[in-house]
Amino acid sequence: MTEITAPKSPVTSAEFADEIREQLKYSQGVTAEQATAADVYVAAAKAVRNHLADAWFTTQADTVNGNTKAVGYLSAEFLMGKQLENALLNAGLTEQFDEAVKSLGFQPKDIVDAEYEPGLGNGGLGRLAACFIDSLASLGVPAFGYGIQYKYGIFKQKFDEDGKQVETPDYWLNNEEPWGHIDYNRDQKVSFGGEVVEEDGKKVWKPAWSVRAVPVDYLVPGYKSQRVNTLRLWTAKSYDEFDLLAFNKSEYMDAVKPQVKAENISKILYPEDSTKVGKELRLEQQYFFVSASLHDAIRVFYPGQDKPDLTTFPNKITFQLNDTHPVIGIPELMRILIDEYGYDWDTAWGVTQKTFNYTCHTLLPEALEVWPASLIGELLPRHLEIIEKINEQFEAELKAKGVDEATAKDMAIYTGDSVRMAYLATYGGSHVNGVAELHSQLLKDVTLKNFSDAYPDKFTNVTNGVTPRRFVKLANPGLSDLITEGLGTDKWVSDLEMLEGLVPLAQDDEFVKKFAAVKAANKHAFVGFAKDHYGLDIDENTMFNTMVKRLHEYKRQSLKILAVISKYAAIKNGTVSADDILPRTVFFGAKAAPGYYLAKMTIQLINNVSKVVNNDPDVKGKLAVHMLPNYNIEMAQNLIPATELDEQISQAGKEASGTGNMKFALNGALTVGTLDGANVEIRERVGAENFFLFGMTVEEVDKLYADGYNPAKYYEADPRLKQAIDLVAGGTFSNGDRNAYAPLVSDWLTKDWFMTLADFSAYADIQAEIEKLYRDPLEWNRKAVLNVANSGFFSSDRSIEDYLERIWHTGPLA
Ligand code: 26V
Repeated sequence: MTEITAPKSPVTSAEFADEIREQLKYSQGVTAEQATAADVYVAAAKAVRNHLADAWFTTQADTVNGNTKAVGYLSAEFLMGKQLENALLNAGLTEQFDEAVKSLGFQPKDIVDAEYEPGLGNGGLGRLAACFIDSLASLGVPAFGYGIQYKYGIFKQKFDEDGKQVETPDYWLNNEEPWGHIDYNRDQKVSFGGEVVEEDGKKVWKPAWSVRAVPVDYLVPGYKSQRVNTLRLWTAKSYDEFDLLAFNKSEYMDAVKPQVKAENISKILYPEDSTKVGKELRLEQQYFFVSASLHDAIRVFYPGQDKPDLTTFPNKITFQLNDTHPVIGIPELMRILIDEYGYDWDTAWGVTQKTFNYTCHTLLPEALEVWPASLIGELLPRHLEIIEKINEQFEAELKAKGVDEATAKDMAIYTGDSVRMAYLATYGGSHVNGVAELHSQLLKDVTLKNFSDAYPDKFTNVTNGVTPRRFVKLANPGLSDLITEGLGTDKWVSDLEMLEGLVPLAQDDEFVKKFAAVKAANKHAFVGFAKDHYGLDIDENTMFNTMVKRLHEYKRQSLKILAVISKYAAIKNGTVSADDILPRTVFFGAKAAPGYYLAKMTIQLINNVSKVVNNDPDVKGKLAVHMLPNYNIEMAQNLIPATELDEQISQAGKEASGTGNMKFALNGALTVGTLDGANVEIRERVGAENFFLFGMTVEEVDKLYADGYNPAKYYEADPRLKQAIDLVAGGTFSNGDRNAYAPLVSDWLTKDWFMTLADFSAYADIQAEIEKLYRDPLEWNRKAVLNVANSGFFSSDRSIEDYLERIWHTGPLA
């Protein structure tokens, strides 16, 4: 491949319209006249998919035959977002599509909107996987994303009359889903349970039951790379479709039982993303997709070979473990090599260690998976034996390295009771990385300190990134055009550090004003979106201030809502004069894990603050608060480009990286944030003077914990904070009910593990600085332009380049 262009799509819009008509007629069974927007969406999706097919086949052939090692990205989540616009962009068919659907009597936007967003992820970790496979394809690196096609994705969120979160199932496959191609002929058998016996001196696993893993293939088109990779998501099917004997006795439920059990495995995405669940089904899911994927890779790279030379496996493909969820792959590959292919332990270990690398995405100890050994033993008895043996070998290795016994005990992979997946991943692979500089440092200094001492060379950092195709080019066409105008080229879309070329333009008032006009247009567009989707009336002549992310105590939505309440009180009390009030609209978007009590209560509080504030004539035009339901990729694509001030206010040392922060900076929002995760690097790059920093550092947080933290002291010390908490406790946001938020109030005043109260004063103080700058639109927007110009580093293309160089040691296909 020399010339970098879009995959060949030599069609005119008239021809593309014909292709859509053909799909409508022969695949949907409707005429163009009968077709609805939903029909045209499906037809257009199939038509664009056809255009990608040839590039997909060549990429597959080159992946197998080429001399470039491929990447296997093993992830329990891929939060892809809607596909049509992205596929059109990468196939070079956007204009043809626009014209074609108009000629069929539709608006392009209505067709794009007709797609149902798949929600196969919880948040940042799943979205990162989606950004990474986009970048791998765009860079021309042969890669497979491997995961699960959950029947139900992340729940849909609604609010009831009391403002409480209500979860409803996300049955995204209820409508025709044109992207996934189910391939019954490339299935894999995945087995569970049973026992291990010895036969002729060899261990033989006799499983009790098996499921059929069937792949559903999604095309992953690169931007202007002519490459199309594969996202292979497994769905579970039963082998024993039907127990006829039971059925004949008309015990219908018994007849379908085996089917239900098998198909349950890929039925639902776990909506928790930090608490350890220790649930059997989750381990089944993990083993299911990892075992199928490893066997699939062997099938792909050693086609038709009964006795492949698997010592070459790590030269064919390198597997990235996206967090601990796929770590059972380490003992599974050992088992495959030893039990299925007859390799000895040492050879198998050499291959396995070379094959895997592990990315850690958290710092919260409770999010590091630990499985009860009894559960693994029941479900995967052979794997438990292998894990025990890995642990023995590990202990011997530590001893030989001179690690003392107590430390070695702390490092145990297998404790006798449980298996620590992060430790297994660290020992069982070649590299371990954190997802931002600070996070990687903390992994070495704290979370995995003993491991970093024993194996210093394993540890590295790869700072996260986001795809500029979806999160700038598609989400923000106005800004994209302005960037292209400013740089005189659109090459920045695949080379984001070119944005630096905008730095001088930040001094050009005309350019800054054009930027401000784009932002105003995006705000206007979001007002329309919010009216259509949520029935809200939003005043676009207010500052748009946004906090969107999963709801977690450590992310501190509480801090934001307390500051909003304090502002509300100040306006009500007349502590601030009307002239001094900067009109603001505050947007929240956040899903809480269904079982996370305080998180759900925080949502309820935000909703009720919203009700009180938005209906109070005293603050009309000055302050509005909206808790937008069901935050997802679509909302992100609409809200981020319209945002002026972005909140990244986690307690220092808790947010591994954050990727929303990158999306906002790239779309010209200014950040108010703590020195946490990738905020640190964003601030370094965009310049301290273009970032609103507040709050304690990691060191200060640690010291305060060590000295003994007493939140009540902060409550007493800052009257603004006291007043805000008193309003919550006094029933202002619960129709006078003083008990409604008692658990939350009590947590703030007595525990406050993430030190919201300790950071409140600094956070409230910095608002004056923010508002002062906002009153000077030219200066505000100049800083916003500088945020865009200096955020090119946060492209996921750059993250992938770093993985290639530091971890995978591979590159694009020739
Ligand atoms: C953990 C668990 C624990 C067991 C139950 C199910 C479950 C599901 C997901 C997770 C992963 C949580 C880790 C996570 O999402 N980390 C986020 O990763 C982002 C991408 O690296 C990063 O930007 C965020 O800071 C980090 O919180």
